[in-house]
Amino acid sequence: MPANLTQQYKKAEERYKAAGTDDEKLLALEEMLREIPKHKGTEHMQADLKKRISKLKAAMEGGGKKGGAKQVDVFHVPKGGAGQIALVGMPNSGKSTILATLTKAHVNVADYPFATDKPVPGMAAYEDVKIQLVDAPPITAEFAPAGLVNTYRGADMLAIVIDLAGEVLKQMDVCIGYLDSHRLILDESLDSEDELGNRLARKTFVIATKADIAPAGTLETLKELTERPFEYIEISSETGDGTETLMQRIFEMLDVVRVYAKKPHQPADMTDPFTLKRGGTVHDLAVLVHRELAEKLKSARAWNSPNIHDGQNIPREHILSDKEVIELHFS
Ligand SMILES: Nc1nc2c(ncn2[C@@H]2O[C@H](COP(=O)(O)OP(=O)(O)O)[C@@H](O)[C@H]2O)c(=O)[nH]1
Ligand SMILES: [Mg+2]
Repeated sequence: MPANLTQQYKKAEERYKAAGTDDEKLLALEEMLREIPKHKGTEHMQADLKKRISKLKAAMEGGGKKGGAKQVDVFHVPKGGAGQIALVGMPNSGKSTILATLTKAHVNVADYPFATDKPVPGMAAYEDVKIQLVDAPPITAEFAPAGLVNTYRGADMLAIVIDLAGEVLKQMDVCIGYLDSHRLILDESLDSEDELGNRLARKTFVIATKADIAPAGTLETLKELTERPFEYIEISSETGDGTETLMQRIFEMLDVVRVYAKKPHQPADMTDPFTLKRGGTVHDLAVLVHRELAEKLKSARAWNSPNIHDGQNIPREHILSDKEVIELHFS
């Protein structure tokens, strides 16, 4: 019996063959399995796809052969803080200086290219919220490290760093070209959840830096000639201008709320909030505070909440808002 494969299946298969990372391979295989016509003639192929999916998953989780040394991917940056923002840019655009200015990370700031050869994370702050920034090796029209795509896929958002005192259009071209070739820029007009490209893509904005030495009007020209609806944030790492706005906008774009957890009969810890995706509930907070105890959450009370009296009882479905103080009672 002929398999009668659909166009969608063939496209997914092409994506599988072109995949550069395990993540991409897995998504493509899963799509092939979804798209394959389900009849007797394809039973063999279906079984084969399932086998390949579980093998790949095992390899991704186990890090390869049993007993063998686990491979460390230097391009994978473990997440910390309320969100992770990875910087994208050409050599000398000012990426490392952003980390040096806003975090305590030890980065190599240098006026020669390729001073950074692997991603370096650092913790920046917006008010009392910690936000992770990741300095990254530069990209050029000719070259980007092969593993770098893993850094960007792992991040929550991407920031294209443009040196306003340099060739801005060329920099933008190279950055967009690189990100597009890996389908990393989120196309918010496509809202279908399982559209492959969108699932792998990340929200992207622009940090226009070196404003202190930029010729007047450069940013306006760049905005006008870039046919993407990016948000632009202008800063100078030299003078500090714009860096507060940068952190505020990053916090807002991450779309998280911060919540102060309080133990009964004790004051709340107002220095180190938990952060949750907007829409998160008291139950989600309980999981963050104590995963094992979360199911034993008996009751909760709230302070500093809109529309709720201080100290009032709230249900576990209560949706948290920014700066609420929540007292959790576990049984
Ligand atoms: N005037 C000025 N110079 C900057 C600014 N940011 C970075 N630089 C300089 O630009 C050069 C390249 O910066 P660096 O952060 O190493 O670039 P990277 O290659 O993108 O990491 C260094 O000499 C920095 O001192 C800025 O906001 N203003
Ligand atoms: Mg650098």
